Formats: sequence, structure tokens, C-alpha cells
Amino acid sequence: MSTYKLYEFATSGNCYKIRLAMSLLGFDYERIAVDITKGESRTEAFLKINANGRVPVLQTGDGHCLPESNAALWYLAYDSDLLPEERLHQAQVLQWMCFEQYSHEPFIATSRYWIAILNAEDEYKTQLEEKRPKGYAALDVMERHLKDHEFFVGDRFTIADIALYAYTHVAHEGGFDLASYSAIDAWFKRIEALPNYVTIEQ
Ligand SMILES: N[C@@H](CCC(=O)N[C@@H](CS)C(=O)NCC(=O)O)C(=O)O
Repeated sequence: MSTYKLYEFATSGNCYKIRLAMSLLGFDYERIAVDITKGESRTEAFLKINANGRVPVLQTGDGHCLPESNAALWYLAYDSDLLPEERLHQAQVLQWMCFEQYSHEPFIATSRYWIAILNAEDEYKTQLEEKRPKGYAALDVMERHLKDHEFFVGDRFTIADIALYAYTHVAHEGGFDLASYSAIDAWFKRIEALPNYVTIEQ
């Protein structure tokens, strides 16, 4: 029997963060599909699981429902190599996860959702133009950091990398050209070489 349940929309990068962490940590879990394009995360039943009407939601072994991908990552990574023990490093993990949610995901993930999931590029043309420079600004911040570091915190792989990798490696699906981001590309390759790495499609 699985300890964890994951309520998810499979192509979502936020949901993929949890699947990647589960695989790297060797955890077993049950997947429960929620089709957000059909409003399934906004039903009365689902709002009891997450009042904010969004996936992913991680159900823990003792039945608690934990929304917010990065909170779920933290829960899974507790007491593992994916979360550093040092106080400063833990704060830096949080720093990059906050960056991901405020300065990265709203631009890169949303563009990808409109283009690649909803196939509605024309309908969202104006909004996409507004998102584009902000998405590139986030990529520039990452590239600058990765020029001098192997990973985001303490030069070792942590959940900060998982949080940022999820939507960055599919940013091209949101219309972002990654060709000039060589440090980000090298970081992709380091992550993709990790034992038990899984792709977003699985
Ligand atoms: N901050 C949240 C964002 C969650 C989120 O935006 N989920 C999207 C899919 S990636 C969703 O469920 N959208 C459906 C809706 O808003 O109805 C997280 O990191 O988990």
C-alpha cells in the first residue's frame, strides 16, 4: 500500500516537482488525476482537499493534505540529502523557492500553460508579451548564479534545484529560447544524470 497520495495534473511542472522528488527519494505513492482544464480542482469535493482549488496536493501517510508544491517538497525532503541541515543553507533553499514562486513560475509556467496545454497562444497574445521579459529576467538570474555554482545551494543538489528545474527545462514550450543559457543547460545535464531521475512525461 502507498504511503502517499498525489493529486495532480500530469503535465503541470508543479506536480512534476513532487514526482521527481518521490523518485529520487525512492518513495512509493498513488497518483490521483485531477483535470484542471475541466475545472476538477474547483469542485466542492476538491475544495475540501485544497480550499485554494489547485494541484498539486500531497496527502501524507497520516492523511494530512498538503497543497503548494514547494511545501510538499520540503515535507518529502525532511531528514534527507535533498534538504541541507545547515541553518543558512536551509534559508537559501527557501530563498530560491520563493524566487521560483514569485519571479519565475508566474511568467514561465503560465506562458507554457497558455501555449502548450491550452493551445491558446493567439488568445493570450497580449498577456504573453507582458510575461516574456519577466520570464527572461528570471532565467538571467539563474544563469548568473549557475555560472559560478553547480547547484543553487551549497553546491549540492537540493529541493531548490527541483523547484527551479521543473518549469525551466520546459520553458521552450512557453516560447522561451534557452539557446544562450549555457550554464542553465549544463545544470540540466547534471540533474538529468542523477540516479532515479524521471522525466515530466512519466
Ligand atoms: N503555488 C502553487 C501553484 C499551484 C497551481 O497554480 N496549480 C495549477 C496547476 S500548475 C492549478 O491547479 N490550476 C488550476 C486552477 O487554478 O483551477 C504550487 O506551487 O503548488
